[in-house]
Amino acid sequence: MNAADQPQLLQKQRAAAQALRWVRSGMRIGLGTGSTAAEFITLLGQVVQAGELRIEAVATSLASENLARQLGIPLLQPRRGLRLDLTIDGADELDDRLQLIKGGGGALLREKIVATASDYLLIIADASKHVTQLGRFPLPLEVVPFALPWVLDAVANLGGNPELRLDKTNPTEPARSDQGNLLVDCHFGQLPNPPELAQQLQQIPGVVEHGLFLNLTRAAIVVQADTTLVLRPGA
Ligand code: ABF
Repeated sequence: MNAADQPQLLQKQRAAAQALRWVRSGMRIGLGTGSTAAEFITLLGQVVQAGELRIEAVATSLASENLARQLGIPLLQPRRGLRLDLTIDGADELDDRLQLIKGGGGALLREKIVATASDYLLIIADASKHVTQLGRFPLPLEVVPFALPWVLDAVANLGGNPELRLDKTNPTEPARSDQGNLLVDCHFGQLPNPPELAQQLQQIPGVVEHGLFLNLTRAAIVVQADTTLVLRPGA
């Protein structure tokens, strides 16, 4: 196959394989969510099963937890004093400053909790995720069900054209996060000032978390057709 035709899945697999090289025995690893993170978890499971790496992990979703368990990856639950050495996760969009939009997979809350409990957040992505300015991908919010109508009003007032996410398998029902909360996708268009927007969204009661990940990512591996970029903030 010509490298220029390399499909997205192959790029995700290459990014996952690169990320595996960052893992060392003895590390506590945060496991992301989504198809790119699943590629990484699968590779990690293989080396753990082969006895090549001895690690423990915390998962950012029930889906990733189930996958890790099936693959024999030892799992930890959150506890006081626990820090993770490295979290490897995907993203819906990232820019050169390593500002991210996450949450298309519905796991943004746990993803942010685990990223914040980690000394190092490494993002893995195919080339389609790398953008000049965030905002093509709608910005997800996790919302307490009781607050939904007022959160929709508040987001609309900010110009975000909110859309309640529906369950993929049963579109008559809303999608739910692992915590049982609702997910709202906000169509702001281009985001010239993500920190300001993050602050505005944090102030809306009932918004448990938003999908802007700012100042959290230490590096990103972005696989393009013929090159692999390792991005670092401020580089
Ligand atoms: C998670 O999965 C998310 O925060 C993001 O929403 C999504 C990316 O999914 P994929 O890797 O399937 O494109 O990382």
